[in-house]
Amino acid sequence: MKWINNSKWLGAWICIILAVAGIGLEPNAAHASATGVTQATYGVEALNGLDAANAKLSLSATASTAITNGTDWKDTAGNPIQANSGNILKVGSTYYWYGEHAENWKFEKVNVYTSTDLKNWSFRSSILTKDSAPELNSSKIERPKVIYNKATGKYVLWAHYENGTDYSLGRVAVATSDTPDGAFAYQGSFRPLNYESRDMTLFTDTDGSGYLVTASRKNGGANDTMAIFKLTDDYIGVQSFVGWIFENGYREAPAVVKKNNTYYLFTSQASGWYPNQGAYATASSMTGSWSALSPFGDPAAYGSQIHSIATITGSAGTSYIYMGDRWNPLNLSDHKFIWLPLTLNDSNKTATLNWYSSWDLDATTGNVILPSLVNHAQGKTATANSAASGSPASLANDGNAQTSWKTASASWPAWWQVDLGSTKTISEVDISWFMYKGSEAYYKYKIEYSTDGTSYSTIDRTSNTAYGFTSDKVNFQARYVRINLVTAVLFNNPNNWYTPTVHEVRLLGH
Ligand SMILES: [Ca+2]
Repeated sequence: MKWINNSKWLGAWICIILAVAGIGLEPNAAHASATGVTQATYGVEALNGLDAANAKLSLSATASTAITNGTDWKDTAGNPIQANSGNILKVGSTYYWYGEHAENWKFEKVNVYTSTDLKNWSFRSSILTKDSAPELNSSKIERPKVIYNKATGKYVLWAHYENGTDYSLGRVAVATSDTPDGAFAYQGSFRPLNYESRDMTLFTDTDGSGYLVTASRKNGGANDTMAIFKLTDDYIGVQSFVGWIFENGYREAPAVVKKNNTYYLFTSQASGWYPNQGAYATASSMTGSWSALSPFGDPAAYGSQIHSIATITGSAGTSYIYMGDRWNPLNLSDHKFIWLPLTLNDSNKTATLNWYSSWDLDATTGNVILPSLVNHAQGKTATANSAASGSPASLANDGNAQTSWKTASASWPAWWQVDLGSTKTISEVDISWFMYKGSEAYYKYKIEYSTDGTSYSTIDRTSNTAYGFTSDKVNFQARYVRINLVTAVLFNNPNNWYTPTVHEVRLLGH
């Protein structure tokens, strides 16, 4: 669920009014037809060194050999995966991926898919449906999370519950099952200790304690402050209120992971369906105290909103998968899963999230396998049509998604160029664009490239409608690459008041 609470223009203020009134903005966070798993990018590359017979075998295989972002994921039967905003639970050697499926902005099912390699997912069952209880028949069930209670042997599902028409209830729903893929028995919906609860997650600590972390209301605004609750020993109720966190921060989309003795709590901002800067806090206990928020990823979280972090432990170690939803504000049925390797650094308690269009995780070893691509742009000589004081062209290829180049005035078009020093082969152009929360924009742009700095070829991306982050597959050789910022299109304002600004340009190749 997403809300807008701090915006600049009329459209956003309308949203604020709705939020204050307790009315949901997102007709449905889940209407998505997301899906499955990956094209075999790595397999195709591997073909280069194989003989014809092996190549034929590889080409005929449908199994996924990588996690590929930005594509429609399908299950092993070829159907779109319908599992938004859920989580992954390991039972024995099998991973269970839970998530929700809505139609026409209303709850249909919570589905579960299974896999042993985290790349090829088989549909297993619908563990909760709109027929599981009368109050589910016309409802919203969002951000379902399933955890296992060792004491009772039960699998326990919690989710955000609303009626079918608005977001006024602010409840959680609970259901239980003896098996991870059985029909879960609905236990009802309620406000935890009478506090409002919307975007939520569950966390089970290593000592067996269970926690609910949820966007709640402390000072009068819906979702103004997050709350942490301790669950009862059987995980089907709330035992106690632990505390408030991020007071008046309007954070949503919580996700918790623990590494060694550090707890990391990830959240997004609230900005409707639009992507925004994710941030995290750390603590040495779920009861706090929590650190200040630090940003992760780029200012659009690479065009995603977090919903869970999967902990994958293999023979060689443990890795973490950032699980995000990519909503399309212009077409809510267009949803993508975004899974990225998340690095947690124990020594300084930091989290790092980088973009990979395609990567792999060996479920046997637990090792992350990254593509052998180089960012040829980073640190190279950059120029631009102009630059504001303190925002030179070099800040768009300094490897830091938080810093940015900005032109000296708000005139369009504008351009930024990098000299790679010598001719390189470029296969992917990733750009982190400036956005203003509440007046987000997508950019119409062109990628222009040249070997001699005189004669340029053009890739026209003026049809782009992706907010915040773009990733273009390309195939060209160039020494000079220029990004032509044609214009920015603001979602709630017919005028483009932006000053041309780019956080980071990455030019990937071998
Ligand atoms: Ca930068």
